[in-house]
Amino acid sequence: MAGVKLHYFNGRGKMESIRWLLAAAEVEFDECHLTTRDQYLKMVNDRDLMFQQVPMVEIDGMKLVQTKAILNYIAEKYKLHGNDIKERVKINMYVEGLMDLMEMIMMLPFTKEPKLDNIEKKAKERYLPVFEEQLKTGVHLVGGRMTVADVLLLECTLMLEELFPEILKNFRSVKDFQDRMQKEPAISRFLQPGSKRKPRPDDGYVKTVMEVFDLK
Ligand code: GSN
Repeated sequence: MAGVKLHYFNGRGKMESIRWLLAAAEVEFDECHLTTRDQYLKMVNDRDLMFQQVPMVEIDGMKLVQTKAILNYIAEKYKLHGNDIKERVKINMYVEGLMDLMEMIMMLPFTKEPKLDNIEKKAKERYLPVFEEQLKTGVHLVGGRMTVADVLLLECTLMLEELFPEILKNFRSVKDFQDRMQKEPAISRFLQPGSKRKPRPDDGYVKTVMEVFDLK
């Protein structure tokens, strides 16, 4: 049995970037899927969730919460972070930007009037140009080797293409980066059917989240 255990819904949400990073680091993990409110309340009562929120990851004898803290821990432990504080702050800036964009996509199934145009415009005008510029001169975003920023950029571009298949047409360097990253053995395995990568959210996923958190 793997030593790492993820506690979350059987869906992407905030846990998916953590799954991506563990897969890139070639770390095996188990998952405990949250399906009922009772299960969630038990975790709260047992004080397993510091702020009564998931994602929660059991690793190295700790119960970690807060997605960014978890990503940072995994990135540092498995050498997917920067070599010095200047590299690390740059990686953190990329990661924060990517998470802002992915959060907008993540919220779509829970939004009554989704503003897809706004997401596409922001992706094309605010986010993708930054990565295109950087990748014109390098194989990776920071430090000449794969980091958490690269992993999340790949995750994010694949999410964007699910919604806007042509979105990378004018971002050639990002597209080339995406192709290269998908050929990395660990990532290629994660992209195969049957891996722990989750599909796009469906009505069942939304219903479970609403029930577990008692949302109307
Ligand atoms: O990034 C983080 O992990 C935290 N800053 C937020 C975590 C969070 O919002 N978790 C949600 C479920 S995942 N979806 O958005 C959660 O546990 N909500 C329950 C609640 O009562 O806040």
